[in-house]
Amino acid sequence: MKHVSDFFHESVMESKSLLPVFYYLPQSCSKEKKSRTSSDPLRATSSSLSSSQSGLSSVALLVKRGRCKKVVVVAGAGISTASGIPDFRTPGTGLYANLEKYNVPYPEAIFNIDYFSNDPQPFFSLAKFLYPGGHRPNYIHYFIRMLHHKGLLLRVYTQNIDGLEKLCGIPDEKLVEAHGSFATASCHLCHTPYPSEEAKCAIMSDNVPTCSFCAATVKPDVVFFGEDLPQKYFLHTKDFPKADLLIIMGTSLKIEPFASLVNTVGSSVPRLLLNRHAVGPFERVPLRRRDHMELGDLAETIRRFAEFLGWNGEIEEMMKDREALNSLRYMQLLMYPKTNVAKTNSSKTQLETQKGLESISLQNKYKTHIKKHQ
Ligand code: CNA
Repeated sequence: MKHVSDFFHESVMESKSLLPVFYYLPQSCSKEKKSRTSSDPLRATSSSLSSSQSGLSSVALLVKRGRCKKVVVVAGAGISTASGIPDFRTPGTGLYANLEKYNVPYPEAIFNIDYFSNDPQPFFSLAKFLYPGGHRPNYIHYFIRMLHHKGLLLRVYTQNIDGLEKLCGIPDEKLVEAHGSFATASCHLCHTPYPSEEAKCAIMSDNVPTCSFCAATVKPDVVFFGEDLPQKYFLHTKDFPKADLLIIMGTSLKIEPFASLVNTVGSSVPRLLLNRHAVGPFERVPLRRRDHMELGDLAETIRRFAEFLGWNGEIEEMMKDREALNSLRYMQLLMYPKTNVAKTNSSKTQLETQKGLESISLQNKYKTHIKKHQ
């Protein structure tokens, strides 16, 4: 049987670089190409590719005819902009364009593990804004949940760290938060788990949570550049070859190894890109046979898609019910704020330290493995 590090190694080897594990293309290379010169005929321009109602409706038809029962969704920050969370790269509104207040030398520093090790404050300031609780899932999240409700969702792979997929009710087993989340926290150095509510309280009140084992800074388990991806991410080795429809939404496909996942479905599998711009393999013309894209505002596109599918009313209903439930839970939390902290702050500390130690030895094993192949 393969160890997770084997899958990991293969995945890294397939992607564009050996290290770091989670890496990005520099911003200068990552600007989305809205238009191309004619000297680059293989590249798409927005106008040449601003695809078609027919793309959306023909994929809807496939779904309605029962041809897509193992749908994989690949999502990024663009699915949460309608919830009021800026993405990274949209000029003007994206986080990268608005980082002056965090006092970082370059935008990606805010998610760089070595930078964090030296100065956690910029990330903690941003974390105060991003911590779950301040934002609600939107129609797009509920559309994904509806795919599950209809029994069609194989898995959603999200790069988002806002927890909105979970909050809208997509069950854990259907969700891969590939870049981690705020739901758990641990030491950034020795990985000893730390009660997430306590980490949140500390960060929200401008304190620095520190590890009870090695005294280094604790951070939410959001994956930074230079860190390993969660084990669950490696489910992709099973899921993508099985998929019969891939829907890619709201991502610039600039962060590896995640971005390359879209190339791992079978060549006859329809891929549908829903985004403001053409990205990744959809930038090239001609598009791969069975590739479709719908460019424009995602919230509007998803509504049209839901209308083609005849799901609009059900999604609205699902949203109403879930939001009522979430409000009730929120009220309970306001009334009994200690409940969660008490649970996580129990006598589990010993066990957590043990887990932390195991995680160090696992990491060391993994590092040796990577070294051998360098
Ligand atoms: P990105 O690089 O910022 O790309 C977002 C993409 O979505 C871009 O192509 C946009 O054009 C597109 N987009 C944004 N809004 C809309 C809209 N309303 N309609 C259509 N398209 C839209 O972000 P990625 O997700 O590709 O990059 C991955 C990073 C972003 C991950 O590591 C995340 O942790 C990180 N991130 C997450 C969040 C979040 O959790 N909500 C927010 C900001 C950044």
